[in-house]
Amino acid sequence: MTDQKSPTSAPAAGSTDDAAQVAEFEARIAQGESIEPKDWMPERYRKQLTRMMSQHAHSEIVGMLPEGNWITRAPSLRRKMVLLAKVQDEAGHGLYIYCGTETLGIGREELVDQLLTGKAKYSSIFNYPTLTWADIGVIGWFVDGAAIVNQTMLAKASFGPYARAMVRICKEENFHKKQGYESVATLANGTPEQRAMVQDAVNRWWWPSLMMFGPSDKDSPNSAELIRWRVKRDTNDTLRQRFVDLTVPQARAVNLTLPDPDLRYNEETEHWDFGEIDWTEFHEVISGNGPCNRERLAARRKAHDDGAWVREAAQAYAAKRDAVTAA
Ligand code: FAQ
Repeated sequence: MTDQKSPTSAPAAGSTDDAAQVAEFEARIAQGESIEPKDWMPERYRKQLTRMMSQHAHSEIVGMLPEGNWITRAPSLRRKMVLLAKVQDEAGHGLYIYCGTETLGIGREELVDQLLTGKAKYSSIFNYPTLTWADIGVIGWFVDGAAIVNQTMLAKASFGPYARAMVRICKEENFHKKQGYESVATLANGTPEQRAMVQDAVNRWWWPSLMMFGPSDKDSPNSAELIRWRVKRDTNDTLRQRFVDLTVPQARAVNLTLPDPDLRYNEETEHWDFGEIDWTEFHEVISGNGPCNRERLAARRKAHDDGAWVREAAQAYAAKRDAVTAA
């Protein structure tokens, strides 16, 4: 259930925000107005959005790594072209969301530094390995599918630059999901070896995909505030349930099973009930101890170091252009 608490005009504890300004800001939110970068906003709102948006941008960038790992090994030219385009789209999403985050008054360099030093989080899902080609289809189906559920909600976020970024990004994620599901369906209708390979990928990615939605509502410290300010419109559990309800029939349509003995349709609630998530695993992964955390950060650090000459060249070019303009 959505926890739509009515806005309160009291500034957060320790805040230096003016109560009248907070009240005016919250009235705008209550009326469904979009907050734009130059508008006044409580410092806490700015901080929450910076945290969430930068974590999202980092996720898109780190999220290129598991799939990028298979570009050279795609089984046909068509699959290779599709995968290349998808990974490139994710890079675009990252850059787009970094730009949106910068409108909150923080520089790209600082954001990237927070990722590379391990200070900022990125989605838990990208710390799992892609062991077979079937993983690529399942990522499109599950991971992009989960991202769509989450981001369709965020397309109505109260902060304009984030909401607008989500509208565009969701359109592309829909293609990603379709290509993933099509690849999964092809394998599921293929040889016994291909069927076994895709079932194994489904078994490994199902639970981590459910974890993408974050901790359960009772353990989600940020949800109430984000919902109050209409950054999030639904809770983590509501979105997770939506994803399960959408995905179960899709799995059945291609005769694949989901690895949960407790999965059953509840006639009363008209939702699919599912088993308990392993929250210990989730906390291990988000605190840096997942199967690939170290590898992922090492890859990003190397890419950053290898790209230093590009940044230097761009700066030199900009300085030259400024000098010409000034002259
Ligand atoms: N992984 O209080 P809550 C994609 C952290 S994009 C890591 O519930 P909140 C596209 C959370 O940050 C995927 N950390 O937090 C693609 C907080 O820690 P903090 C990324 C997680 O913000 C496809 C703490 O736990 N999408 O997949 C996770 O209300 C294929 C407490 O949690 C977004 O980022 C997690 N799964 O809700 C790309 C969407 N869950 O910061 C490439 C935007 C929670 O206080 C290939 N973000 N944490 O230290 C959101 O919607 C929200 O921030 C949530 C978390 C739902 C992720």
